[in-house]
Amino acid sequence: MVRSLEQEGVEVIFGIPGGAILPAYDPILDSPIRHILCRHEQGAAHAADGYAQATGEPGVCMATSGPGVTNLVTGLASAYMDSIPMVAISGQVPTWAVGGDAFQECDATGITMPVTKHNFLVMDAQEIPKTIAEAFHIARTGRPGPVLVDIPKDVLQAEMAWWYPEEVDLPGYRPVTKGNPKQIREAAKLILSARQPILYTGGGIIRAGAADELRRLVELTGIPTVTTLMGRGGIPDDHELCLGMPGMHGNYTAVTAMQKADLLVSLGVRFDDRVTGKLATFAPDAKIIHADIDPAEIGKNRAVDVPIVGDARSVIHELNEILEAMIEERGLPDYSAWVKTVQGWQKKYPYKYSQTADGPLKPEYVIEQIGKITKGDGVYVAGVGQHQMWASQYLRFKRPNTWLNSGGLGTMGYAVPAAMGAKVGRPDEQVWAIDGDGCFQMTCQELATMTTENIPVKIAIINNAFLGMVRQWQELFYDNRFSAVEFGYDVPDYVKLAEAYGAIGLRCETPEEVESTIRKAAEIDDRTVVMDFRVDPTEKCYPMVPAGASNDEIILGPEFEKDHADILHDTPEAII
Ligand SMILES: Cc1ncc(C[n+]2csc(CCOP(=O)(O)OP(=O)(O)O)c2C)c(N)n1
Repeated sequence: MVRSLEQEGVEVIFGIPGGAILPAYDPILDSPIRHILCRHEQGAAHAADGYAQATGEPGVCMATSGPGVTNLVTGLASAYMDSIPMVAISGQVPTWAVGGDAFQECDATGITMPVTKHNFLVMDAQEIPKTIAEAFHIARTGRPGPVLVDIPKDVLQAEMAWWYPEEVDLPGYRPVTKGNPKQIREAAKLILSARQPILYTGGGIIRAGAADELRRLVELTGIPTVTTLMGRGGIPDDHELCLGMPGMHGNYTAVTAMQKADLLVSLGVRFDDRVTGKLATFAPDAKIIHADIDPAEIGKNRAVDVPIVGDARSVIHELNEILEAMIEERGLPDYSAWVKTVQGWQKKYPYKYSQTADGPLKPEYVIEQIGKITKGDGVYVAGVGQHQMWASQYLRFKRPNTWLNSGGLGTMGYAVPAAMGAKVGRPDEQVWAIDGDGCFQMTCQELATMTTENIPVKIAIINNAFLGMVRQWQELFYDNRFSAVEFGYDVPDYVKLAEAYGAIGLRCETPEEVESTIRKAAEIDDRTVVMDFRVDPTEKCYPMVPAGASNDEIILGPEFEKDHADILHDTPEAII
């Protein structure tokens, strides 16, 4: 099994041993593969996810049977929702004990079936290499995803004659990567007949390595482009046609431009409810081009005018070729009035917050300063909650694969281990985790792994003493009735906790300390640094489209209160 992993080019395994997986741990001692001993299997799974996102190669995690594999489940589910290539290996009780409620037995393939792209139970040692080869092939190709390989202990112990398949042939699994040329031509025609088009781009751009092709498409057509939470960095934020994030906490321009568009060129996206708001009122006048590697995504949430099944890089490449020829022949439509309107909104309705010199520290200010001081050159990882949304809003991404978060599952506890995995994958880059105090406490035991394995990352805890996002909903939608959301600033003492784990702890409570705290952390490259930023717990994340509401009902927040009525109806004739 270990030799099979070597054959697949695996360099790192994140895991925790136990009885059923013991036979696989012994040969690791003689293998060039580095094993990173985590403190919790959920941490191992998120670390494999972070590694995969940072490198583009499948991340590998390993656990024992029973609780080992159930602890992996959250990490698998998160990776599945975000299409992350991963291979998880789990030990199983011996074949003769399977089904008898043996010690540490669980139905690993049954439990993980809905949260993996595929899974295997290997019943014969001779099948191990073939199964591992297939697992990596499935994880990497088509729509990437996690694959679990469950191996009973006696199968791991058995002798077999070494062999490794030269290639994988899976009848029934032939992902379509090249888009249908006729459909791509139809898409090009629609683009050239639109007046108010928007490129709606998502995680598929990042996974497919399609950022260069996307940039060419944007520049060829001059169409404004939104980048979803999973697609941030697909086109640089400083590009004049990049509108940034749409959706529940997206900016006014990205949300409204989609609402008013007459065409959405949807590339590697899945019309997620956090983007569409109330589906029935989403982009009501838009025709839809939808290109995705997974045919199951097309038409799932929104009827499509031009469906294209294929890999985003290949599809956009072909689209660019066809568009270039068509534009040469008949020219490009004049989108300038549309672009001007959209850019006008950008100026009028940016993300906004107020930081006063002597007022409470604002979370947006901390995050914005991290972005400024690191100049967008780091790899940034977030947990889930307000801080995640603020990070996506206020960090300015320059490159793909530099923004990692659990977008689909929304897993608290993702950031610390995923940042660790990302740092292992990209040791020469600074990795910054922006985490909530609630999220941090779910997986902070991986600080021990970072210290013992010498994996130095920077962790900025946006400590608002609350489960902030839940608090925000209770304030806005439950009449300020705060139920079970207060943690307090002081327990645990994050500075002492960091020190106990062999990391460096820094505390920052005022706006004037922010810059020096971040700079100090940036300079320390041989130890993990935990920054405890104590921020205003009452700060809310805006804009916001309330859950279930139409995107037309976007709330801009207190910074815009005066012109709020105007904003909701700011629909100039030209763009209706
Ligand atoms: C594992 C898990 N449990 C519960 C939730 C629900 N939830 C979403 S955001 C949130 C609050 C997160 O609090 P914190 O980490 O402090 O971040 P903040 O919102 O304050 O920035 C909770 C409880 C979740 N997403 N994941």
